Amino acid sequence: MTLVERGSDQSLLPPSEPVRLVDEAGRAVPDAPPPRFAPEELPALYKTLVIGRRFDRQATALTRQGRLAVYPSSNGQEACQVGAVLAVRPSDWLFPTYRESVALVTRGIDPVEVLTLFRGDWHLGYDPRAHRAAPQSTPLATQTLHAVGLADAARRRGDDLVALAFVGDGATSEGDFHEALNFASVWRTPVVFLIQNNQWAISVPLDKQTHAPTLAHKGVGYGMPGRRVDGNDVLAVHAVVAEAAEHARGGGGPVLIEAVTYRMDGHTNADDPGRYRGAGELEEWRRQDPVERFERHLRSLGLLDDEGVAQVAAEADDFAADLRRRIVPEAQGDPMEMFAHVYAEPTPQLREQAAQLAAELDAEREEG
Ligand SMILES: Cc1ncc(C[n+]2csc(CCOP(=O)(O)OP(=O)(O)O)c2C)c(N)n1
Repeated sequence: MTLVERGSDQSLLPPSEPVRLVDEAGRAVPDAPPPRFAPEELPALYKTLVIGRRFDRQATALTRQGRLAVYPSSNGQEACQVGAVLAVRPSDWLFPTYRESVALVTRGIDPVEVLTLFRGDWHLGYDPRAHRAAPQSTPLATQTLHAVGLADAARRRGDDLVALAFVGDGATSEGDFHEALNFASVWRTPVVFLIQNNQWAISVPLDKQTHAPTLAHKGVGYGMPGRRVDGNDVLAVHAVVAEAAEHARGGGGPVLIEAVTYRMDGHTNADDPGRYRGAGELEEWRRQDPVERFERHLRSLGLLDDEGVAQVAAEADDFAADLRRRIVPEAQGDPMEMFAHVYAEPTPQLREQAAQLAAELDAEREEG
């Protein structure tokens, strides 16, 4: 499998139109690459998407009840996350950001463990080694370098794994992102970089973020092929990521993919997107909804009907109810512990903050 013609820079350039297999109405796009799923596998894919969305809605509801400290929603980005995770092997590593909770649930990690970080607990919740999923990264783009390091080490050991590094559109302006692309390309490291271009970096829109023709063009300067895909088309994301993973695994080097999508909710539950973006934009993207689009597609193929939709919805509700039942209402542990593992010798500022918190906790205890 070769995505790059040696000596040709043209083959690195992303085609201007994102790859799309299914249109907004749910119809198969003529002359598109074939899906990598057999028809009988498609209902299970639909269920994974619906469970991803139901999980996401549940997590958002938990923030409103004060049971999660914060949650960066994947609403609208489920096709990117589900399609990408299913396109790589369970033995491949994922390098997620705070945005990729649905990707981690798709990997099979217990949703309670996925949400531990967002409860304000000081530990991660899941075992990264057991699931081959790195911790969700909050410092932007740092995970791209971790992905390159891990994949390079694996390649040197003769392990044929691929690292799938998720990154946001805003984070492609970070130095770490560029260093990761450069090293990955020079070393021909098996990394697939997947940008979910959800159009916004908190309140900064894409046109204030970059003057690049597309985000996929950012690979070209590093000698890395760039691809664009409709991020609200789960079959397209799956096909493009699977092709890139094969290319990387086969020794062809890294690939940069831009999945064009939209963040339907605020940046997190603490954000009010109504302050910086218009309702018209949201409405336009609502018509592209990845879960509804795939549902229309399956209905048109005769693979799903009202009964099937209701059954999957009921299973997703059970999944959410189980999560609600098992998630511990209060973060446990001593708040003073947050100062314990920062420096061997705490700085004067940290000592001062620790003393202040200790006094506040004492006062709270005295008040009973
Ligand atoms: C190194 C670093 N700088 C700044 C921030 C603050 N910050 C958190 S999220 C964010 C926007 C990121 O946008 P994008 O990369 O598009 O990802 P999205 O949140 O849309 O998934 C910023 C600037 C950070 N977390 N890390």
